[in-house]
Amino acid sequence: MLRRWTAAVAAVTLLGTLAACGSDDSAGGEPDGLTMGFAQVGAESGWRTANTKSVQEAAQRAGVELKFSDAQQKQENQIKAIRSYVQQRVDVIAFSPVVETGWETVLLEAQRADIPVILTDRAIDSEDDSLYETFLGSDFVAEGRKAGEWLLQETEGEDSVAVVELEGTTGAAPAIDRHTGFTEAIAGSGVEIIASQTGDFTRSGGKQVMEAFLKAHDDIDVVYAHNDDMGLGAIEAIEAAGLTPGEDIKIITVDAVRDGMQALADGKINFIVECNPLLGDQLMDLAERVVAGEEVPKRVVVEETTFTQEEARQALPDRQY
Ligand code: GYE
Repeated sequence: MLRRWTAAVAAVTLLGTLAACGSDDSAGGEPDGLTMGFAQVGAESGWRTANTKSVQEAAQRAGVELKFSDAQQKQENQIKAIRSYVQQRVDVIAFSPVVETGWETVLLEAQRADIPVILTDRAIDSEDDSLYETFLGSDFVAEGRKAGEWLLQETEGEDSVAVVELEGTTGAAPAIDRHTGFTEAIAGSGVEIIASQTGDFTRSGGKQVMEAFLKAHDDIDVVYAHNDDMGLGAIEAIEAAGLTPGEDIKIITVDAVRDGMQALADGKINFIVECNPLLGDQLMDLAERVVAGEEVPKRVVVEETTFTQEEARQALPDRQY
């Protein structure tokens, strides 16, 4: 049984090698660049749009042929896309897992076909770290911590501060980790999360959940939104309720995309923790190294900062996204 399986793997690998050779320019020209299958989460936020653009532009610059799919925030769509990349025998698969769990089966299929996988932006939760070569993305726990630390500083001396939390997609690494980091930072203080619900990282989701929070609670001091888009939705709900965002209710978000930064500069948001979506060039570089058989670090963390209202006013003119 094992022998038959090994032979099948060898055959698949050989086929892949032949296919790769066959795609080289025949007349001794430059060999073709890599083919990458990229299974994107969706188009749920300004961050995601900037990330997609960065990946597409970087692929073009690097001469990488990109096969791109948009999973509309559904894990089953991402799994289908990864399977089709395995079938098409791409050189490398990159994807941003919509949720953390449930990837073992499909990633084993890629592994058996000898196609390296790179996680980008979001991580998976699995005991088996041989299922991927490297993970390029932000430290979401640190982002949540920065949000909590700013709030602690801002509310120093206050006995109690009531926070409502707009969570990202349930089960997604940034939603889990941004909650963890924030709660770690506020532990033992007068800052308390009085309600927490998912807005699925979208503007409409943030608006809807905030409307419900405003009906259920009349003592909200602060909104902590796991991304700018949900924070922007919350602003609409707060204004519709006749309150002033940024003053009556303070708002903290994560991402620092243009619309978020504009709202921060306008005083409607109070603090933004940056999450950098421009991962394209680093991703192409890692892909080339992985396919060439080079050792790459298992984890590549993206450097990030934070913005106050004044800092947003200064940074906005040069902001790329
Ligand atoms: O913060 C949010 C997006 O995974 C870091 O996904 C990403 C998050 C980002 O929808 O806006």
